[in-house]
Amino acid sequence: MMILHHAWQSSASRRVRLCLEEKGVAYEGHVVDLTKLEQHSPEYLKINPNGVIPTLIHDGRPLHESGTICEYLDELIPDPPLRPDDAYERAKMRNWIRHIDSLIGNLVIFNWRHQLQKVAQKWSDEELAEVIRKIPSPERKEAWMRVARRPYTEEERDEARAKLIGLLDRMEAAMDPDGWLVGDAYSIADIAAVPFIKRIDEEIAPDQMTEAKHPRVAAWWTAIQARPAYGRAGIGSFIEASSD
Ligand SMILES: N[C@@H](CCC(=O)N[C@@H](CS)C(=O)NCC(=O)O)C(=O)O
Repeated sequence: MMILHHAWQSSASRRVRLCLEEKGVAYEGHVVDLTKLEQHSPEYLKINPNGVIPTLIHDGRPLHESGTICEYLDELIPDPPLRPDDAYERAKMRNWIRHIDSLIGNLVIFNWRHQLQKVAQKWSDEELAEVIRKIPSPERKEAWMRVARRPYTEEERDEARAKLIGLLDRMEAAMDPDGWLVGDAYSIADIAAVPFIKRIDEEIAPDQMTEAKHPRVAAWWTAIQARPAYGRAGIGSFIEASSD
């Protein structure tokens, strides 16, 4: 029995849903409402000490970190494979996941403007202090503090956008035409990139997702969106879903 604690708009949750759909695994979804800070509740922290989503519960045992969860699912359900056979290629896959994970702060700058900032700006100083007290990581304390009181500036968004375009450049350089990030098959490295590319294409830098600027990434993105598992994973518009 698989239970996924997730949110439809969460990038890390989207990775795990993509993986589950590729594997054709049935799971029970529990939506965690980030605007209500359910991710920082004492009950949730018992299953995910980082106070973030997603968390997968398999036969009663919780697992956090989307990249780790995807690898776990691939070990558990080998067909269809989502990791290369070759150890070197698998190591490269992990480095992609690690690199993309390191860029999450840049995505937060864009994503949190939509729903979370609107909620956070309404908190009193006392409410904000209470929220911050419950957050386990210093980085996320800072992120919540920022959206509540010192929203990210245009300059910071430009810097974040440039770093995310850097991801497109790196992907473009790594891929063969009509290829995948690692080896010759779709893998968890590609899955790790999907939620980032979705947001880049939708809002952050759509002009970069063209045949002229990043032809291999553009073809890769078309191929990914045509996958039946992508259609089933609920990777909808971030902006439309927000209560802007
Ligand atoms: N490295 C983690 C990142 C998880 C993460 O940042 N989750 C976000 C949603 S995409 C979250 O729960 N944010 C709420 C918060 O920080 O309070 C993973 O890949 O699972």
